[in-house]
Amino acid sequence: MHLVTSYLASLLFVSGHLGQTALSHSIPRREPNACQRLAQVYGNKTSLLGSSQLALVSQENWSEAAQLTPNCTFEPTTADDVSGALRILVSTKTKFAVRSGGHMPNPGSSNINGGVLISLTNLKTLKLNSDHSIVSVGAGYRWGDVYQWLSGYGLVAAGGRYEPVGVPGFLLGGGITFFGSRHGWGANNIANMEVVLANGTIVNANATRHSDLFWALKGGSSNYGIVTRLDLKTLADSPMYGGTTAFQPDRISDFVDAIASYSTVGGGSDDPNASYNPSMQVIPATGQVRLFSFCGYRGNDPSPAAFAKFSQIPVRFTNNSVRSNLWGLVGDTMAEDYHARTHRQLFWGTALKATPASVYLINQTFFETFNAMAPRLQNATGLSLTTTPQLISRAWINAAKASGGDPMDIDADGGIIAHLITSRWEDAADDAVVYEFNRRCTEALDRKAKAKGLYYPFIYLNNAGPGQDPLKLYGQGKSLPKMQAVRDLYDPTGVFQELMPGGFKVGYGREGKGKGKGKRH
Ligand SMILES: Cc1cc2nc3c(=O)[nH]c(=O)nc-3n(C[C@H](O)[C@H](O)[C@H](O)COP(=O)(O)OP(=O)(O)OC[C@H]3O[C@@H](n4cnc5c(N)ncnc54)[C@H](O)[C@@H]3O)c2cc1C
Ligand SMILES: *[C@@H]1O[C@H](CO)[C@@H](O)[C@H](O)[C@H]1NC(C)=O
Ligand SMILES: *[C@@H]1O[C@H](CO)[C@@H](O)[C@H](O)[C@H]1NC(C)=O
Ligand SMILES: *[C@@H]1O[C@H](CO)[C@@H](O)[C@H](O)[C@H]1NC(C)=O
Ligand SMILES: *[C@@H]1O[C@H](CO)[C@@H](O)[C@H](O)[C@H]1NC(C)=O
Ligand SMILES: *[C@@H]1O[C@H](CO)[C@@H](O)[C@H](O)[C@H]1NC(C)=O
Ligand SMILES: *[C@@H]1O[C@H](CO)[C@@H](O)[C@H](O)[C@H]1NC(C)=O
Ligand SMILES: *[C@@H]1O[C@H](CO)[C@@H](O)[C@H](O)[C@H]1NC(C)=O
Ligand SMILES: *[C@@H]1O[C@H](CO)[C@@H](O)[C@H](O)[C@H]1NC(C)=O
Ligand SMILES: CC(=O)N[C@H]1CO[C@H](CO)[C@@H](O)[C@@H]1O
Repeated sequence: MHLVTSYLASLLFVSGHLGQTALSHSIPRREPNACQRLAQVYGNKTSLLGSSQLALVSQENWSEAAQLTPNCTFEPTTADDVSGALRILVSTKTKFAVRSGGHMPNPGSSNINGGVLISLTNLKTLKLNSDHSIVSVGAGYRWGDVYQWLSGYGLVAAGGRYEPVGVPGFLLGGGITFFGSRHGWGANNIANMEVVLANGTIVNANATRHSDLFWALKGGSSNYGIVTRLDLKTLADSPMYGGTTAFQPDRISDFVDAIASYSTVGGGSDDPNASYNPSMQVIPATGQVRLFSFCGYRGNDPSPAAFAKFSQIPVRFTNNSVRSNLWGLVGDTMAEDYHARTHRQLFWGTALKATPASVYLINQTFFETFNAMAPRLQNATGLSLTTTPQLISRAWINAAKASGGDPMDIDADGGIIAHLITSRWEDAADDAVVYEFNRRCTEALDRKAKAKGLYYPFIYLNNAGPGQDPLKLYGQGKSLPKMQAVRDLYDPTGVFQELMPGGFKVGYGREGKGKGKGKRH
């Protein structure tokens, strides 16, 4: 606080006292920069370089590789604050980043060196409408907070599977929930969003008002504005079976068979109450393989038929059980990993048609790529590489369409596998080899899948790595021009394309600024 005061004092000195002396003829009077202006107008909501608050805020990122050093941080408490700050940033042509939960691991996606970091943590609306059908959630919330609060009313929402993930980043990228096979993407359950547009205007986007913007935001991430509040449809709370399981590593073939079986229509993933997330992990330093899962099943069935093939595999550890509700499951099954912010982390995505052949191809390609690079990967300190075939089932796709649709617009009869590679490691010196593994594994997978007719053109934005271009593939290429047209309408000068360099960009269409489309993260 005293830093802000002294900064303001020096500012007054420059613009007031100095400005009136003879020196003003030799020293051109400089306009205050955006950080100074924000500090003038918003006091301690702005933290300047060197302050402990800035250090604290700028480090609040899940991946260590994404912790950068902005010139100042701005922590609005209202949508009006966001609007006013955005006007200052635009008028001073200042680069900025926007962050909610900070869980997107791509460096620069929600933090910035040198510019202004807008951290939305203090946007803390949390309220139900009169009939409890809609919960209004401020952009500062993480899923755990929302679930815990809603559980007091016997309600849940279609949100993240892990407690610390931010509500807006997750929903604006789509949102893989435990309830997908009944309710589609998390974004398909949004009733309304409050958005601060590029010119500072605050609007509601919903099915009847600014419906084009509403559509584009359900997967369009940070291209259209700063979302300050999300009104979500609530669902009735119910018991949830689920938990974490580690299988015997020598049973990898049984495990892969179980995933293959689960991936087919009728094999479990299409059950509207089921969500099973299997992962295979390799620790390059030791060659050790780990097989594990995190699952959820709505209801109080202690042995869901949808998971039967997995349940037959001998385990090393499991705490699957019927919990009182979603909060009981998500709040309980919280591995340290998902909270820790002291490791380097990376996601990389692609997609295949949901068939057993795709599952076998993933298993084969993941380990082949690892084996080919093993001598180099072995030296990377603390490295783990994980493959997770996430099932976006036929029922899920139908639920998404029935809700009014979204720009991802997946169209695959039997569903798809949104494949995720998660990497975690310690040293920046190993960034290059880890990135190379992700690229090579995904390229090989895409190439082989295309040859076998198993490829599906989709990258889940919330799992996309730096340089991947998820928006280009939405609707098999058909959504991007429409998304660009919506951007033309709501951000005609390209504020969120140019001044906000982080995140995935829709870019400009043929008629646009000619800056090239799909500028990547
Ligand atoms: C431990 C962990 C568990 C995860 N589990 C799941 C899961 O179960 N299902 C799933 O689908 N995904 C999951 N993810 C991925 C997650 O959805 C993405 O990382 C998501 O982007 C995180 O949102 P955030 O608000 O925390 O991130 P941030 O990094 O704050 O934001 C992500 C992007 O959205 C933009 N953005 C954020 N808030 C706003 C806003 N209010 N207005 C405009 N733009 C905004 C940011 O600028 C950034 O580009 C998980 C990630 C982690 C690390
Ligand atoms: C900023 O000032 C307000 C009002 O004086 C105070 O309540 C708040 O805690 C301060 N915030 C910070 C980050 O110092
Ligand atoms: C960040 O601070 C540096 C050094 O004070 C300054 O040169 C630069 O213009 C500032 N950038 C922004 C975007 O304010
Ligand atoms: C949609 O936006 C309009 C205009 O702000 C508002 O009156 C209406 O209540 C909104 N609808 C929903 C479902 O929130
Ligand atoms: C999966 O890959 C592992 C490691 O290469 C291999 O041992 C196993 O047989 C494969 N399983 C199946 C079912 O293809
Ligand atoms: C799914 O869960 C709901 C709510 O718990 C329950 O009413 C329904 O019977 C379940 N459906 C199936 C197929 O088990
Ligand atoms: C279940 O196991 C996971 C993984 O070890 C752990 O993080 C979680 O706390 C456990 N939950 C319960 C309720 O024991
Ligand atoms: C791995 O590290 C060892 C020991 O430091 C070194 O001898 C070896 O050359 C390294 N291998 C590779 C492929 O970098
Ligand atoms: C702000 O932008 C919106 C969308 O482009 C536009 O409809 C509105 O008129 C603009 N408002 C002002 C004050 O320019
Ligand atoms: C909030 C938080 O967890 N900050 C951490 C960010 O990462 C740095 C460096 O790894 C840690 O020192 C912080 O504690």
